[in-house]
Amino acid sequence: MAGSAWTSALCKWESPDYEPSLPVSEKSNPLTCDIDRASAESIVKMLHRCDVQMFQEESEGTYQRLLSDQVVKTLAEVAKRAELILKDPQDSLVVLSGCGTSGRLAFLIAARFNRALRQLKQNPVYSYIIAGGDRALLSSQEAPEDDPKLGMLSLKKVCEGKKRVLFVGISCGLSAPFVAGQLDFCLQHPEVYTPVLIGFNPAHQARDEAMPGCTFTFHSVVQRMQEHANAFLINPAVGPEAISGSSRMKGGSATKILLEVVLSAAQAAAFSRTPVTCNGIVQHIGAHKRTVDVTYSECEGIAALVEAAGRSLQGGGCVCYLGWGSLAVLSLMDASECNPTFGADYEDVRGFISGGYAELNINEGSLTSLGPDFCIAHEDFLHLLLPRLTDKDTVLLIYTHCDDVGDVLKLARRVREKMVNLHAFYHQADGDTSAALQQVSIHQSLFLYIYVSIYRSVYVFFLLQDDINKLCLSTLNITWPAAAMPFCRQNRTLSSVSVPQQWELSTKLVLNAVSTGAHILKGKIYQNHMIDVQVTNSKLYRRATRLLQRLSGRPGPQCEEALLKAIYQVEELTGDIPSCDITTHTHKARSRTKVVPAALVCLLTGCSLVEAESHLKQRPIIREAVEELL
Ligand code: S6P
Repeated sequence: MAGSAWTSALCKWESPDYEPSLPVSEKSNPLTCDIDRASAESIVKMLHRCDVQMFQEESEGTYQRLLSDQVVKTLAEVAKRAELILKDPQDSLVVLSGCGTSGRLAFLIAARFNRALRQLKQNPVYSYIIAGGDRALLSSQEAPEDDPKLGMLSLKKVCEGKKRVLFVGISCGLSAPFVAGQLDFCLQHPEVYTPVLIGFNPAHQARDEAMPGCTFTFHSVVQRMQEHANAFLINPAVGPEAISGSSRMKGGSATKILLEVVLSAAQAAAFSRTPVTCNGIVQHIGAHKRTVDVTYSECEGIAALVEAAGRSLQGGGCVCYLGWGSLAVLSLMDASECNPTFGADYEDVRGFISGGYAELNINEGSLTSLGPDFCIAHEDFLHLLLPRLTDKDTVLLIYTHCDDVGDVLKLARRVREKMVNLHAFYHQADGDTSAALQQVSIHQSLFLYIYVSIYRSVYVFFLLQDDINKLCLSTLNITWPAAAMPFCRQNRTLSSVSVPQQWELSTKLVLNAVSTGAHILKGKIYQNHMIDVQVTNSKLYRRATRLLQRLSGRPGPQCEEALLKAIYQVEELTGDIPSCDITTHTHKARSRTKVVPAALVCLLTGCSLVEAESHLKQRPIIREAVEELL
């Protein structure tokens, strides 16, 4: 796309007449309207442009953005509330909560900041809640998202006996009833709870749909928060997702950025006498912007991974992520999101973590008893999966130079005995030796000893890495220039938090690109819409109906009827089906596949459901099956 055309596509979504009935988080992104026909490299370039929209400045009359004054001010205020809790943690808690990706990020951030507190010899104060419990960290559990009472009860349980709670509810679309129930509860108990809401739609676009057993809607809760002096709304617009509604992408990245900015500032203020300032917050957001740019500067390497993963999925193979440390957690998250997003089978994209559940350290402990899809250790990969892998599958090693690279090499050798399609993705800090030495202020001879040791370990790393490179078909190495991380260099106390932050965000972007790109290449996307979306909660049900309307041009009620027929697998809607509530429909849809494509074929051709299903069987590539009819 030429320069000016690109600039206008960049801002087009902000125009009031662009898809006016949809909130920003559900709009389609003009930058990606033909991503379904793009090459792997073009897909990555489009994703980069979409991600850049997160940091776009606010212009007059448009939505507030990540760097808008009001957003930065609110972030600083919330950081100060968190600081108070960190300084006086007795009977206090900071709770991060959300559904799906938002809940997974709540876990990731709470775990990391608790770890940082333990390193400072402080007690942990962060807790996480994810709708559906810990199994939702590793698998798709979309239904509990619709339950406001469940949200409220799980918050009450976590906060039992606490006198002061900073509650951060995350709902990218300002839409999850689970989170609305929690916010409502906080507003009713202001003596204990300070509610904060993170999302990426303007307040007036919050979902205004009745929820089971409630007198409030998400929208009315947001309105009450706006009127409340002790409630905070952080809701910059980050632009529509590259794949419409896929809030795991930008929504997830922006959530991670906001939480890290707030909690890092609070931690620095509480323990290293660095007061929270708006300027500090702006700088920290800027560091994340550089992370995005540094990551996508490796466009070719990312595209090679997208292509490999795409080939595997196209050929009926699978993609396995083998990760270390928190990067492995991101790989587990990315893999778990493929089922609801692309209607993928849980075996299509899988993640494994070195150290398994001991490393993951979740509230409910090991979940292996839930079945093979919850076996997540590298040993599980070796026993359960590796014997079945062939060259049509893809294995990706994900680590940093700080991890046990000897262990990476060992695993790489095991994989190569079985198949060739092995790839590596690792992070390394440029000038890392001097960064490490900055932390050292001790006697000169000891300094020399440490200096030699560090150089030796760097040398060993290069030797091991060289061996890994020889075993891999491609290696994506992101080397972080010192200038990309001024925040961590200027502020020693934060460096242990900030460097992993950069690596994690970068890993999230790359893995999102790999799994999204691979499914695009597999033909799961039409234009920039997921056609084969699972209809497992009310948000997805509404999205599916809208998509049918958009693609078939038929009125809403007719599309809903076609969707219900596909869900219940009937040619006529009889009995009480039409009068059942959405919860019943989405519950039924859990055991069904390809309902949206089948409904679309029926709408476009007027054929029966049986004929539509047979049409789809003959043309397994959904995009081609749909295009043929449009
Ligand atoms: C989206 C992801 C979903 C969402 C979940 C919560 O790509 O698959 O699981 O994270 O629906 O959405 P929200 O808008 O409440 O953060």
